[in-house]
Amino acid sequence: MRAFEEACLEGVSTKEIHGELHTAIGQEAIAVALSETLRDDDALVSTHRNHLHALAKRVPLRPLMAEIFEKDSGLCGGFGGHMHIFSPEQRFSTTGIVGASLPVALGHAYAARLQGRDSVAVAVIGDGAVNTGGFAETMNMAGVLRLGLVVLIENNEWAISVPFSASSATPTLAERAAASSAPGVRVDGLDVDAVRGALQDALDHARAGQGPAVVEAMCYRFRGHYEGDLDLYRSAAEKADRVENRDPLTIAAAALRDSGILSAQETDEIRRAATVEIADVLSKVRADRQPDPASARAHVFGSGLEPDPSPREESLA
Ligand SMILES: Cc1ncc(C[n+]2csc(CCOP(=O)(O)OP(=O)(O)O)c2C)c(N)n1
Repeated sequence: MRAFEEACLEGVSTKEIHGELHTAIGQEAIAVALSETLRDDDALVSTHRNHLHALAKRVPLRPLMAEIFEKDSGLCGGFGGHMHIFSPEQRFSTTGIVGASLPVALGHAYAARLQGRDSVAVAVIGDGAVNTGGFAETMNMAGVLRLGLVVLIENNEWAISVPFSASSATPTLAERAAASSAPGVRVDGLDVDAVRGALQDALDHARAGQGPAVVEAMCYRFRGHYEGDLDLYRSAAEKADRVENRDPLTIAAAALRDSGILSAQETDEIRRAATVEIADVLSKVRADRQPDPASARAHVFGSGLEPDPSPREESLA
């Protein structure tokens, strides 16, 4: 996951990627826990900060990276870009509208109910999104109908430049679940085991028809809100401290080493192998084409519904 996002950063500096790129470097432990607990038939609906969730849901690497790099081999033919990742086979989608992953996941959960499936829908949201009306509406409907919905809040302490402490009336976000008679827990989002345990409990609860559950995972984004963000609202000392002392990759490597599962040398080797694998994907993606400009209006209207050319286009003609 780290190697994948570092490869994406290359595309920003080379201007292969346009627009805002949001990475989740520093938040990997949460996505790892998702990858270990979600079933293939569960739905995952993510946000503008979505790459790691796509990887957790096993969206294939190459078309995922190709979409981010705006290539015609991408999941959406390069039309969507990094904020619009759709992979119906993996039941994975994203939205750049803050809070909008909630009602979409609710729809997945309702569909599962209507179809008699026990699959669960997970909506990932940031701490800022909890303050949208969609959170209360979604949680209430899921609570009333006891739908299989899990809301996973990645609380990275900031919504762009607004600190969590200045935007939440409650000390935690997990406690807001109680308003929908749902369980809510806050966990250390840098600890894979802690997130995995909390997520598994939430998924079991939702899958058993007991209604929605909320998991609030505390974390910190290492980079600015988007690439290009001057990030002056956080002190250099705060950032340096988190990167130095609270990196989930370092924490996981230490835990594996202390429990005798992997030596430091073995974790280094895994990281090196991941970097090589991702570099190979990136070089293949770079060789792919961008969408043909003549296709700019493709997929905008349904087949047979092409409107007449606008007066402006006629006058241009
Ligand atoms: C409805 C809506 N309002 C505002 C924005 C602009 N915007 C993009 S990301 C963001 C902050 C989101 O913060 P949070 O939910 O905490 O997620 P994070 O970026 O920290 O992962 C805002 C306000 C938007 N995309 N959608």
